[in-house]
Amino acid sequence: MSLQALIFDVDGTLADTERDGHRVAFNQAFAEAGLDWVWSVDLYADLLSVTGGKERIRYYLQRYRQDFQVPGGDDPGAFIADLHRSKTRHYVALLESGGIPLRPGVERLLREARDAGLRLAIATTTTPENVEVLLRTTLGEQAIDWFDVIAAGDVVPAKKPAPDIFSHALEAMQLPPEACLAFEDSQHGLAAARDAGCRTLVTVNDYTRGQDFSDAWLLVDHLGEPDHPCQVLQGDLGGDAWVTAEGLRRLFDRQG
Ligand code: XBP
Ligand code: MG
Repeated sequence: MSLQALIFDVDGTLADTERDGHRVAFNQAFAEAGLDWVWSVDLYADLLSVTGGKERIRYYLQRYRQDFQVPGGDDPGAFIADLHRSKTRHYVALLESGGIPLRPGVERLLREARDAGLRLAIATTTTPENVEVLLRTTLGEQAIDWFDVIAAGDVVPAKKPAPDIFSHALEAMQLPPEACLAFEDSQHGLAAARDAGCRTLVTVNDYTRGQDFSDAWLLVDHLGEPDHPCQVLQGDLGGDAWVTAEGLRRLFDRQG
């Protein structure tokens, strides 16, 4: 089936938002709540094994803070939800202050894909506000309209590695997975896209480089630019030195 749409993950794929964005915002929310919790760069590598901010805080409590008395009783749900709302506020402010650029080749590929008539979508675990602020601060106000669907956060009950968020995006676009290429940066993301039936291009980053990406359709260090070629780590980029919409279409359609 020929390529019709590109479906992008956000965190780690469009931009390196985890270490200097989400992690920092979590710490700001903890400090504001009077908690002495600090998520270091190293600790965060373990915490990333759980996707979703609220789920990540819950995991941290269970694994690292077993003696912590949750204010207001046994169920930490409301406490976590409050903390997470504060974290989202800090994250949005951080990006609005000029925080985090897109990864190499992302803006170019999005523009090329639009020009080539490919449809675009987002499938992410993060909160919708976080997607909006990243697109707005890096690509401008109108960029949100480039995407047919922005599937994000709690719109599905099971987050990645479950395939639900990709299935949700596919359904909203009324497209079969065989016509779509997913872009991911993590093993959890790859599993989600794969189990939804999509081929996946993985761009690794510092947190995910050592993970198992043997199921990836193509594995590169980043999407690359004419003056900043990418390195192909697995698969075939047809001899290209950076990922282009035209090249993807050619390679994808050749494989049927
Ligand atoms: C992203 C996540 C998110 C962000 C935080 O994973 O796991 O939890 O770290 O976002 P993926 P929220 O890139 O695989 O979608 O705090 O808004 O949940
Ligand atoms: Mg990701």
